[in-house]
Amino acid sequence: MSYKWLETASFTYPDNLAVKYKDESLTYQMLYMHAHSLGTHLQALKLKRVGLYIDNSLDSVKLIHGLMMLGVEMVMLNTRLTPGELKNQLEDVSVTTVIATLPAEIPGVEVIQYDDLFQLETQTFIVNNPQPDDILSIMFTSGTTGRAKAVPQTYKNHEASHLNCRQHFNYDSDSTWLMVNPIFHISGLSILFRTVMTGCTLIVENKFDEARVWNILSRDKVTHTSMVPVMLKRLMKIEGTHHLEGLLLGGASTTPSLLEKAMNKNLPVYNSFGMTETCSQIVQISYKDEKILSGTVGNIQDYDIKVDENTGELLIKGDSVANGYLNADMKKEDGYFNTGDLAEIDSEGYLYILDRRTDLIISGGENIYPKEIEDAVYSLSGVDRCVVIKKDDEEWGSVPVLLLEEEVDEALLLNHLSKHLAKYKLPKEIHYVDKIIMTSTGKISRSQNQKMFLGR
Ligand code: S0N
Ligand code: MG
Ligand code: MG
Ligand code: MG
Repeated sequence: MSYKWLETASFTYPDNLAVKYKDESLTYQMLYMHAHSLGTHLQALKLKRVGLYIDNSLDSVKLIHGLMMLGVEMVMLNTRLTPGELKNQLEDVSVTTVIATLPAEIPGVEVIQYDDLFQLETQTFIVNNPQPDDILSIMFTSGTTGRAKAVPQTYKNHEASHLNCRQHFNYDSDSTWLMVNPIFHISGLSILFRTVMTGCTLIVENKFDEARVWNILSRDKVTHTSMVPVMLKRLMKIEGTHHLEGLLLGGASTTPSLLEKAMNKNLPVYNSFGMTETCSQIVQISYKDEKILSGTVGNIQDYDIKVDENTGELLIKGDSVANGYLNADMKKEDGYFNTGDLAEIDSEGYLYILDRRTDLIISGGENIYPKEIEDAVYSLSGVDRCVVIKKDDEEWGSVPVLLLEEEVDEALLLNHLSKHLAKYKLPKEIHYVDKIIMTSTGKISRSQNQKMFLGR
């Protein structure tokens, strides 16, 4: 089995539409030629691993394929992060070169704009023949320590993820996937790989605008797409027609009422559970399954999943699970990845996620660790004690709320935080409490403060 997916697709389905972005589109044969020609320039950079600061665009798709032809590992950067956050991530994986399709300035890093690649001298090269355990992409997932953990995703991981996904979503060479989730998240990037491994069409869209998305779904006869709940919620606000066979919902917990609303509009929704560490969804539940409104994220039948009897934590094993973090230890039990999430499996094998880790806030599909915010607050002099808690939010699912004991100049604080933290991580509310609760060992307890402040 070859991992030269684009080469295989360009031989097997040369005239199939490979990718479409705005008014531009390429067949598999053309995409291969573009990626190869880009490779002749990229070769000059002699890269082993590179950072990508890219948007959902045709250039980004060509770039990823060009880099795969050279066997370069790609570090996918979240373009919402601040220069300082990006610098830390790149340092952690020893990357000093970034290729960008967007304007970018990252301290201590050479940023090369995509359009400038074509000025590099060309050299011929032999297309790389990837091995299963070669790293294809590296993504960061926020860590409990405040520093993000680097997840290496191999060719085998991506292939296994696709094979599992296809079994449930039945896409084939005449299917059309829409990628509107960011390409730097596995929710987005996995779609690029699913389509090239299938020889079907990838539609790329850069911004979630519900009217535009409805228009694309209808005009391009999209059969499959992925969304986080906040996107689906926005989509539900207006009417539209579609040809969808599967809409994969993931990245955050969703409500039965949103699923019901979508089903009432004849949207074939699948709720799911997956992580960056598992290279996208591992279980899913179909709109056709009568249990879909019960809160389950799917049946574990096809996957090696269990719950630790003592801790209640979700354990996962399988070919799509990353071997370990690049810059941190991955908690494993008998070869199972310990997700840290509390879960339950019922007698019929349906999985329920009870609570994501207490220290994880998922806002609109973006992960936020309270500690990152607290650290940034403490870096402003004059704050001795603070705690960040998780509050349910109608729009974003959950949001961070900052509790302080002493009055601060809020404008100054927010201005300070915005220099250190991506916008989506900024506390949505700031409140003053008489006393921040400490444990008997003198630590600040997030869960106790949350319970005290929010009553849950
Ligand atoms: C929802 C999105 C598109 C919102 O972004 P957008 O449109 O830029 O926001 P605006 O409405 O224009 O801005 C409003 C203000 O809100 C701020 N903001 C933006 N995003 C957030 C956020 N997430 N939380 C809080 N605030 C946010 C803006 O800065 C703006 O501020 P002001 O007004 O002050 O300027 C965007 O958030 C988005 O793209 N979210 C999705 C990200 C995602 O895909 N996450 C999934 C990550 N997880 C995984 O990949 C693992 C699971 C998985 O694989 C999966 C997940 C989903 C679906 C499928 C799968 C799969 O298994 O394949
Ligand atoms: Mg251009
Ligand atoms: Mg078909
Ligand atoms: Mg918007």
